[in-house]
Amino acid sequence: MDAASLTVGFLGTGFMTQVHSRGARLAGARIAGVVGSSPAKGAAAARELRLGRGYDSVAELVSDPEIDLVHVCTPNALHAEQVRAVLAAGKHVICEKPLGVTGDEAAGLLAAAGDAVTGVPFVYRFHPLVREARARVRAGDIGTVLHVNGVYLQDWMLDPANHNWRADGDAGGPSRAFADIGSHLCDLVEFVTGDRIARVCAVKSTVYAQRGGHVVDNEDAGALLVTTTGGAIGTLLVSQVAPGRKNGLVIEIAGSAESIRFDQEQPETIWLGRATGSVLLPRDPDQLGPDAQRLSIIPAGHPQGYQDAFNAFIADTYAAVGGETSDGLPTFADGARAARLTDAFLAATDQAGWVDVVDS
Ligand code: SOE
Repeated sequence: MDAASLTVGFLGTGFMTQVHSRGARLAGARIAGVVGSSPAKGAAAARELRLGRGYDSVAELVSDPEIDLVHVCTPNALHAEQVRAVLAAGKHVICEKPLGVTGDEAAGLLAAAGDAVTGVPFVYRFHPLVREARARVRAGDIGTVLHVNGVYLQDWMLDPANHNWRADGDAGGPSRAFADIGSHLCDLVEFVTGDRIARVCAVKSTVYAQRGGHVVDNEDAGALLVTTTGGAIGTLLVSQVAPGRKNGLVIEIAGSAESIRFDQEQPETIWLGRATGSVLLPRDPDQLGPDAQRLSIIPAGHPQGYQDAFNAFIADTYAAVGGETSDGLPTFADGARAARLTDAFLAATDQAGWVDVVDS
């Protein structure tokens, strides 16, 4: 089956459904419909976002024999039950992160997936220059990885008047900033270096006890010291209360010969740091390796960005349904990995010491 003959459905009607559905459309899938938090919301989203029709319930959507794959874009705590319903109906599934609100929950979904094609949108992997950085580390260009430093900074939780379901533990889970964006940061560190984060030591902070009159159950920010399986050390900072930062996702990897820095808000260049003669490498397909070239779909000088990365993730996941495998596809294994890292982060903040990350 090729992507053009896939029929897909959506659970959830928010921002992520909009982003996913653009990718689905571009990949050539037919969109059958969507489920909202009420039948009326599902019907309205179907109309406004051109998502086929509104289904009244998850059960109704997953029992539609026409649907091959379901995108789960609902609040975090609903993922486990909904993913299980999709898998039980024999369908493939892309689930937003966090895949589960605990490591065990996410590992259970990975086990339940069996032969189904699964995806978790660690989409920053699909920036061509992230692939270039990874290829250069793999080829040994930067030497031995000595240390990593990274941040993911946002400011959308600055205003304590704003309530958001993510701050409610029952809907968002026990971790917010780390599970939501720290997971992307750790995924990039592991994806680019090829090493895993082995141990973490961490502190967290919750700036306001209440937001918009609702009790806040999870953190606004977290700071981590890490060690990797490759013997590198590192520091990571994650915050949703950093004024002026929107999606400030930056990783810098220092090797014994060279450094590489990727900044998600400037994804059209990577910095190659050298003791003498540092350079900014542009996303110019002529200067890139094959993996970066494949994902470089727009001529150099015309910026490619977040939605392009998302589209590539969806196209590759759909291609996997057709039996085509591609390098670097984030699956439920990566979603389960992120949930184990979140467990380790939370445990480290509780016990003020080093915690080993469980390898799932
Ligand atoms: C909100 O924090 C959010 O949309 C995340 O949920 C995404 O995963 C991240 O890519 C951008 O910010």
